[in-house]
Amino acid sequence: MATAPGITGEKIWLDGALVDWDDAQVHILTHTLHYGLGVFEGIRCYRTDDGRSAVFRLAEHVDRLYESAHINLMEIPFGREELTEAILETLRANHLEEGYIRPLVFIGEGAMGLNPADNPVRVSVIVWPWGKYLGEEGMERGIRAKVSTFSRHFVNAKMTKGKTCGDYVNSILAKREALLDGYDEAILLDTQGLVSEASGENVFVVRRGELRTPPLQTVLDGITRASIMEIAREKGIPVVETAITRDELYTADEVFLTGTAAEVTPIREIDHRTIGAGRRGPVAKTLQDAFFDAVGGRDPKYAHWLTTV
Ligand code: PPE
Repeated sequence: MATAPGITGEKIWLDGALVDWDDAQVHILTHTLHYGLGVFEGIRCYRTDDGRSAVFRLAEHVDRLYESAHINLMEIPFGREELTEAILETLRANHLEEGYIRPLVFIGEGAMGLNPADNPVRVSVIVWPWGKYLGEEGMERGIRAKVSTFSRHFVNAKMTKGKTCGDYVNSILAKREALLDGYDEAILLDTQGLVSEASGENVFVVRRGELRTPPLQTVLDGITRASIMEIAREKGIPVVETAITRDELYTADEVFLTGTAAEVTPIREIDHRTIGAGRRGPVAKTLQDAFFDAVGGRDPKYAHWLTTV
């Protein structure tokens, strides 16, 4: 069967071995396909200045994958070291120097219905080239965002510390609404009306030189978020985790998003309000540059974040 147009590559790691890209197929009874219970990660690898290639914060991403599985009562039938090696092996098999890595843990066929306890837990690792998630231009000029009409799930409905497949229906609804309405990205409020996160990114606000981001309650514990907070503190920029309201976005000096796919993407406009000077602000620029130095192996302070492929 031919692969759909879009991403393609040579090999996919599936349940313990590399298989040809087009052979990585699943049965229609695959449980995750019906009910959305699966977990995944998004990881990037970058070409580094020494001509090699390195994965950014691989151990943290692998740990979060196991935590997501644990939250969802799924037991991954491979050890962390084995899966880490599988990721590196898949990168090498696809000769991918720079790109995106998608480990996916899903429930295979067996019983239908809401008790998949005896169904097999299956694991796959897919890699592909992925450029700037919100556009090359957006990285420099900033993007336009909309506060979504969809709320982020209540925290006792969406387990926010897990990257669970089905939870992304909420993100897709928000993202598509934003795009159809002519924006680039959606920012979701939680059920109390406080800023939570974007469809696939954490949100940061700069106000009078201070960097602010919502606390972890209603958001994913983003690995880029943690990295940016660490880089900012190291640069002497004060960082606080605090509740942020919608109008605080409008009056911020700067707003930007962080995520593995989105990296550090500035926002120039939200709901037709210009943010700050209406372009990438100085703090976003500083942090973006520092982030790309770290992932590209140009800052020895963060060399421990890189795993050479
Ligand atoms: N919040 C959400 C809801 C989210 O999905 C992501 C990552 C983040 C925050 C940032 O987390 P981190 O990547 O650890 O900094 N979103 C992933 C999925 C993107 C996609 O389109 O698929 C990602 O960036 O890989």
